[in-house]
Amino acid sequence: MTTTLDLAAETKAILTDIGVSADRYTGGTLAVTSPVTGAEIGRLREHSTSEAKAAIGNAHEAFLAWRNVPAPKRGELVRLLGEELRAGKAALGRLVSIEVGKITSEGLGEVQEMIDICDFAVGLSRQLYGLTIATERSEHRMMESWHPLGAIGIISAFNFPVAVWSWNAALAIVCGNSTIWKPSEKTPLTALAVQALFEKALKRYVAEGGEAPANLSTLLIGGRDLGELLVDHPQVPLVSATGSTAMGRAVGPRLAGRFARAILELGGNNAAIVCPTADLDLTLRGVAFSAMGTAGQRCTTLRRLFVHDSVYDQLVPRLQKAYGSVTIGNPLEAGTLVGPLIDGQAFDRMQSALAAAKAAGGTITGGERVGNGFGDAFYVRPALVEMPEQTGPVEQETFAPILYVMKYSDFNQALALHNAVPQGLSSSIFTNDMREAETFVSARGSDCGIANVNLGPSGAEIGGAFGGEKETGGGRESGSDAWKAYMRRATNTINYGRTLPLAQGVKFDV
Ligand code: UN1
Repeated sequence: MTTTLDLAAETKAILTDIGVSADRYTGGTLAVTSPVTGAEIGRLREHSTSEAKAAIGNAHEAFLAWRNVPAPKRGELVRLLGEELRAGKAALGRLVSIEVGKITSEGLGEVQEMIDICDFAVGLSRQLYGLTIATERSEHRMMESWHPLGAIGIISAFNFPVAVWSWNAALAIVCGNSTIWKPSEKTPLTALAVQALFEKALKRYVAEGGEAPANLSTLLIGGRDLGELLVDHPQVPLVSATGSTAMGRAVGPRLAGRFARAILELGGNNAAIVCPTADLDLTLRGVAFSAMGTAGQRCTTLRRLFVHDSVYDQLVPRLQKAYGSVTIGNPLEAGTLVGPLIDGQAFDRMQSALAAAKAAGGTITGGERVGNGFGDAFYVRPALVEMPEQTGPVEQETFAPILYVMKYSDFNQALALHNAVPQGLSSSIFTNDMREAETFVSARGSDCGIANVNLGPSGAEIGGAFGGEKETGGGRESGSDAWKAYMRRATNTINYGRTLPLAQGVKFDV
């Protein structure tokens, strides 16, 4: 079967509609293919090292001006960005689906996440609070101020090609910084679209009388060398990088070496524990979405499932049935739940993990390639693997829809196994036992940055701080007080008296 789906033409129509000129994505050296069909949909010109260096210098200049604009006015720019995203939601969501292979509701959901963080950042622009602190010296006042930091580097991954930029950029911009974005080489087209929407918002902001420097938001198209440039450049005080633990291991020490800040969002190997009192209907849906959704390509995807032996035989056959019947195919078609893997490499890695799981005694349901007429695309049936114990591939993150299922009999033992992997991003427990639920979210419970009760580990909202512990990298982005990472804190003490009392009672009379 062949198909007539012309995604190159549709990509062009969307980009034109959003305002990206065709010379930005034709005739270059960086080829982009859609995982939906495997067909090429664009060719971008890559930035040279010297162009990128100049761009970083310009972004630094932009920061020097932008930091003087009052934060609520900076918020107005982000409010307009939110409006552009609302107007462009359908087009950008569709482009996310074409470039990444997300099903329609997830492509749109990703843009909604951008809109949500813009709203959050607008509110934040009037709430960049510091404290007033009691001082031991009379006629003194001590307070803390939060100041803009500089040109912020953002390195994003293919799986959330635009939302991750917005979590960082919306906050960074209201905090008075400029941003330089190096998107994944696999997903630069959605980045071009976002940059165009940002420029539209900027134009409206300036038309309203707002002041903004040039180069407030810069997009760098290219490979790893451009990411390295951001990591090593003295005028980039913070790099927020999303990707594999291997990438983080390379980036983290280099940033530390020059005392720059890092927000690292690296691998996840997220688990859920299903307890004897769990609502199994709800558990089934929670597990199915978190494990199979986005074709297993979220860093919060559910990868390990510990099921109590009293409910194992009720839950696991139902899960196997869901794995057997889930609709896999063209993510642009209504009714599809599982789209393609990003590329052939992802497919190969999935197959090696499954082979290793089998060798370690695993029993596999699914996992095979599913043909659907697109020869160069990689569709797979999600795999459910019953494992005798947590060994081999179960301890690693394979960025594919593989769920390892293990039986347990003792809650504390399940909790210990839950925490016995190097990663620490997201986690869940399904239970109606208050003691188990509270223990899971307590200090001796899940060791992850995100711990949920009676819902799966994926699908976090922007209001919470997003990130994880251990090899996940320790960074926090998005909601709560994550904004503080994008600013520098100054402690100010002011003497409004006529004497000079010294702290700690020190005497120094000259
Ligand atoms: C990621 O996979 O990079 O919680 C982030 C979620 C999303 C973010 C995932 N809001 O699944």
